[in-house]
Amino acid sequence: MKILVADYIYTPKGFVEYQAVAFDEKIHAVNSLESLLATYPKAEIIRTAPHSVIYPGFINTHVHLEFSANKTSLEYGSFMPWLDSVIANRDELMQNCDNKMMQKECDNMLHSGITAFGAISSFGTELEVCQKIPQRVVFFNELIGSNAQYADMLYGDFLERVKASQSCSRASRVTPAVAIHSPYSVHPVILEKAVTVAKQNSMPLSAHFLESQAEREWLENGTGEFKNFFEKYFNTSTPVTTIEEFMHAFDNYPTHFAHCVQATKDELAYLSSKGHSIAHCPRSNRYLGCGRLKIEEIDLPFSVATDGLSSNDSLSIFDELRAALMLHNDIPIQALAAQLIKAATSDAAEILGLNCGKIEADRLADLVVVTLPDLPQTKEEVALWSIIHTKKVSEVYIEGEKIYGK
Ligand code: MCF
Ligand code: FE
Repeated sequence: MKILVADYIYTPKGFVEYQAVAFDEKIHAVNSLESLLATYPKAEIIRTAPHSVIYPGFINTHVHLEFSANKTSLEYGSFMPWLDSVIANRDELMQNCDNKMMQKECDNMLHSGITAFGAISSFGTELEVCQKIPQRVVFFNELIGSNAQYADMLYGDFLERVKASQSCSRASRVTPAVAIHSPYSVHPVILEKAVTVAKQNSMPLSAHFLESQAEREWLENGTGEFKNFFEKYFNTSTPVTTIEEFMHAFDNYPTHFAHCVQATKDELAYLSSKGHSIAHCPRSNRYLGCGRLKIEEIDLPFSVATDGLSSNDSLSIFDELRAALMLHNDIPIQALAAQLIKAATSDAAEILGLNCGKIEADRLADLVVVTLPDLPQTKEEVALWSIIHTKKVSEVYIEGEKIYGK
């Protein structure tokens, strides 16, 4: 048993002062050091640096590791030019992205406090790295293919990748999962089959949805920038599905939808009524010119995610949280900070079906220590100061084992 002591602990009841956490692989109790020592007299006491806060490990629910080679190759600013640049540069970006590069980005995530993430995998090339790293990975095998002619072949390839991710050992902490790329890029016949695979195997399910204005226009009217795109690359000129039809395909299975920036209030209410959730990617949305998700208006659970380096500049969760503070500039900042911390911990864990994300008894002991440069004036300010000041966390524990720190 270990007992970790800090000035503050982030618990489901908020920040508590002068307490400690007792844990082995799982969390056993949160209480004063004296009472914990009375129960666990042989426990190892770990004292954190002054002005430290213990958080549950942060969870980045949506990231594309395979695109980690992008620095300046892809065009940022507007969605369709970006997508064109993905088509033009994808092969080279994939070639330049080796295990070493993906491993480095996983380390960067770890140092920012990310102990679990959802990897959206187009080709399965990051599976080896995801098995080696200490973090928990929900491995979302992506299905893509709008052209009926190639759909069966692409679906077969998808099934092979699902199988490979299912054969990972328990020790690897990889959970196999399914990702539907998007309503514009997946044919409804294979979409339905893939949703069935997720359901039958109780796998987490995710999809990009209503990210750009161009996507909305294409799905609603079959016009706009996507028309040129499909004519140019795929020799088609009509969308394969509608917004309604796409949403209905997920009616009976809670799904994690990335972006949803262009969804209407009615669509968001519908998603909420079916138990779905949103991966909110503030920097990705800003960099691709997609707009702002109105988080103050939504009543469905959301996480905060980095997306890939294909539409971002880092995979740090704290960089993302700082960006969210700036993007949602009309929301009172203390309340926003508290909401964002919850979104990136307990809400994210619930969305991905992981037994972590909360510092309470019986949760897996995935913990991080954030050390502030000075003591906050009140505990109501701890969330904001943590987001503002943290570039790297000072300690990381996964399932009770120290992975990073002094
Ligand atoms: O989330 C961002 C923007 N929206 C859609 N797709 C991607 C994102 N980052 C990477 N992608 C990938 C996606 O997984 O780009 C490809 C897919 O494989 C786009 S379709 C050619
Ligand atoms: Fe994405």
